[in-house]
Amino acid sequence: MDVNLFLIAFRVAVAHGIFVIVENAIARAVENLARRQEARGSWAGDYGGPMFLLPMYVGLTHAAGRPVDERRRRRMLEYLASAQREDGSLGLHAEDTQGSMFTTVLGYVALRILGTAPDDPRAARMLRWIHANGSPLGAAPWGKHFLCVLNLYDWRGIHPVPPELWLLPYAAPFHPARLWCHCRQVYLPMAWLYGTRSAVPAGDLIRALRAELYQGRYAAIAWEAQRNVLAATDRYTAPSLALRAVNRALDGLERLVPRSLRRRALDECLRHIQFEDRTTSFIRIGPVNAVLNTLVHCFRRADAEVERSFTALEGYLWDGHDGMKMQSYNSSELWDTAFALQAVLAAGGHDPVVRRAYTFVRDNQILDDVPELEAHYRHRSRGGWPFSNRPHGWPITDCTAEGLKCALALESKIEASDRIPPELLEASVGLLQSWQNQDGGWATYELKRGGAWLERLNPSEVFGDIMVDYSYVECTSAVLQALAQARTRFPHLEGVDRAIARGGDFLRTRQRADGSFEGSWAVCFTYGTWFGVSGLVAAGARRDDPALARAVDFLVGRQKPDGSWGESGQSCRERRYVQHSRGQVVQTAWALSALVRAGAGASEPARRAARFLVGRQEVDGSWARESLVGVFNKTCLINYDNYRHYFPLWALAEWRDSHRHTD
Ligand code: LAN
Repeated sequence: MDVNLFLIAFRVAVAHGIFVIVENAIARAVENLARRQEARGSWAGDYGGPMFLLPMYVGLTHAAGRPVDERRRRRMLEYLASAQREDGSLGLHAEDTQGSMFTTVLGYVALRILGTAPDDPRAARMLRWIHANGSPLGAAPWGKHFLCVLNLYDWRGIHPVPPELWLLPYAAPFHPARLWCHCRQVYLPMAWLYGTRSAVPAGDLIRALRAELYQGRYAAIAWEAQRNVLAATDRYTAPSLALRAVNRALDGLERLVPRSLRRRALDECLRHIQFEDRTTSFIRIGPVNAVLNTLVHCFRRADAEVERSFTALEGYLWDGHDGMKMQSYNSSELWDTAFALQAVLAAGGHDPVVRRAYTFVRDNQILDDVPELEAHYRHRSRGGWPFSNRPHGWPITDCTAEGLKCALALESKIEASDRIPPELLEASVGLLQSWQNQDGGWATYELKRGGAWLERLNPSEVFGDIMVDYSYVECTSAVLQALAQARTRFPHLEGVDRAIARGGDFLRTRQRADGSFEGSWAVCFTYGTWFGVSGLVAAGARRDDPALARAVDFLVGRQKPDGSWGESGQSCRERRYVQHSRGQVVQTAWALSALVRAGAGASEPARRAARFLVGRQEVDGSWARESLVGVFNKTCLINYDNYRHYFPLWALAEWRDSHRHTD
């Protein structure tokens, strides 16, 4: 080759070097996703994190008299061992910076049920921590409740969970149906178990556990005096004056409840429990009521229902890199598939991968409302998408939005006979509209039904914001993005413009003085700001909008010297940005995508972020597992294991494309 020509080519290559490298990284990341795709078109991944779930499952196997098989038993023990902290405790979640009485006590009980002897070094260290930090008397209320069922705590030692609340008219401002659906579906079987004072028989193991946990003092405990006892380790939402007053009132009322009223209330609870079972194929809305509803059927000796429950519970178990755990949902498949699909599309597509993923999205849309919705306090479902799969049955606002985005993006590329019928897409748009709150935002599963004052009655102590389904930045943003696309596809639909405008206004009220948005379902301001920016743009914000500039300033101000973003899970607890000691790939991807969408793709911070992402990529096109970035209810981190495979890809593709447009 001519030397001059070579030099020119070399210079061009250096100037465009980063683009060549990024292009290559994108191609490899797409191949990685292609390799990881399931035959059914979805992506499956570890959805563990919370440390109270596996112990609850193990406790259930004891109550049901269905011991886990040997292989699983060993894998479950490996999991508990891998999560055990230096000091012997378990945290609320796998990466917690401190131990929790709630999870450590349940974890100890699980170890023993799984056959570990009390003098095993791990068990002994756990028990030492429990005694050094008090006793199970200080476990958070959900822990105490579960111990009651296992006959390791006395029902007199907790405040009542009155089933009678379910007999109130809905107009009552504290009717349980006004609570966030996850909260009410947990307290529903809790109320049944409390109302019947159900407990497993105290056999040898239970008696031994009582002696170990309470150091031989079980028989002497003054149970009524333990109701407000709480270990310092377990306190996030301290009981308010209002909650204490309500608890005192409930303590008094419990003695006055006529038997016939209690019986009627228990029947009403059971009716709702069985409705939840039926409409979710026994999967139930989440892991906690999956266990508790099953316990209800165990105590009723309803064998067929117990059997179906255990079959459905299989979906929650995950044999992962650190052992076998119970996941936080029966899977995150729809959610992961929708994002992976959008990332691959942004990268330029990959035919068989995209088609298979579309098929999964199509086949997991919810086609029907639940029967007699009003009588069961349910919103419509038809046209919605769930977080996991169709058999689960509960549609979610932002999952519906992501599903609809995928459906609209691919409609023209799929043969008519394989497409989602347009009327189902319109139903999906109508459903999104029906979910808009009065404040202009969108909550998670339902309209906001209760007043924010209900939060003062949050009895969980360890979680924040569990009482009400509030409007969230993330949900609102996702819905705005979907509606903005739907408006083009279905220009005749009414009210969409107005819904978008109101949603955009809601987002603006949520931007903080420093330009950030607080996220609720992943860590934290990085995630929230990505959604905030995306939502504002979907609602029509222009590139010169000061709100976007402020969001960009916020992010750029927190970029680390290596071009990354790394935000600690502490941010969610403390509700302020806390730096992580190390840059995180997934958060860097959100920040980079936010910069691009806000119009700052050509900036130096964006280029450095792209470089960082490429630098962290493995040879096989994947990215390694880093810190947990998912969260719920302010305190509990959760693993979205597939985020590392598609968010960096998506951000790099967007960054590349932002240059294509400006070139
Ligand atoms: C989830 C999982 C999905 C998640 C997204 C769709 C990602 C989010 O954008 C909206 C909120 C939602 C639906 C969500 C809410 C809280 C859940 C259900 C979870 C994090 C999975 C497990 C968690 C649930 C509350 C765990 C059980 C504990 C309780 C406090 C009831």
